Amino acid sequence: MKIKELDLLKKMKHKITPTHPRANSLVIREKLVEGFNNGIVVPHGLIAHGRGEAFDYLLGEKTTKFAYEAEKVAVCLMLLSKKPIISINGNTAALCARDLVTLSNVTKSRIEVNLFHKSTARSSAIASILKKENAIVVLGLDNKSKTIIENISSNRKFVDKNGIMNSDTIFLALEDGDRTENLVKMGKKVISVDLNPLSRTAIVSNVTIVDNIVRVIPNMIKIAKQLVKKDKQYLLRLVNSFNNKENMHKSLLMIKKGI
Ligand code: PTJ
Repeated sequence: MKIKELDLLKKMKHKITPTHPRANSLVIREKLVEGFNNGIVVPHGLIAHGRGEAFDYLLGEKTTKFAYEAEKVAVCLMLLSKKPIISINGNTAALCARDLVTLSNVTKSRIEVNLFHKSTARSSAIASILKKENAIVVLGLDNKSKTIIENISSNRKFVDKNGIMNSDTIFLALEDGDRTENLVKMGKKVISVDLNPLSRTAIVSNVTIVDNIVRVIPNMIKIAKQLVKKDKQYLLRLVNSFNNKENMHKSLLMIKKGI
């Protein structure tokens, strides 16, 4: 456990020790509750986390070898892209703001705040924590560069014309299916993180990572630091030999085994 997480444990109302069998899971919940109290996470985000937790429980709360393979391919895709971008929502900001900024630096990806339950106050609060973690530019806040993705009814349709709209690869997590489907239709490569391999987002993405965001980002940072030294051909080989449907199917079998 990191120092920040140990501090969080100490602050918790119901005292638990780092050796508690559910300590990690309780810390994640606490981060989301803290995010909710700070206006970063919406109540719906707490419910969404509960769904994710159930799948994670069945996966043994570990990165499977199939998820790791998808994380590796996701890094390759980001390194090969001309304009990669990371889309950030309330839950992901509350759970791993620092790591998301690090990943954006290592993969030279931009960052955009994009919310389902959109509010200016929450976008600004999320941008502030990202900036506190040394993000230099955070897109998605400037109304002047706002544009719309057609055929999406939710507020996720509002994107930055210099960000998600003009990017070639989009990394997103805890996303709704409508926007994922539309981004893929627009010809963008979509990398998604979703513990539920049956979700529309998981099914339509080009690379689906069935793993918990709190493990995904640190893994991808480590992988990116190694792969950034490799040549384009090496990265391309990894991307071309990856079969997303097959990989997701294996994750689903792991979940079945968990039951
Ligand atoms: O901050 P906002 O306004 O953009 O809203 C964010 C939420 C999460 C509320 C919004 O995107 C939403 O409603 O998401 P969904 O449609 O419920 O999808 C969330 C998906 O993420 C579900 O399939 C969950 O299984 C999955 N999930 C939840 N927690 C995690 C997760 N996947 C990976 N890591 C997690 N920690």
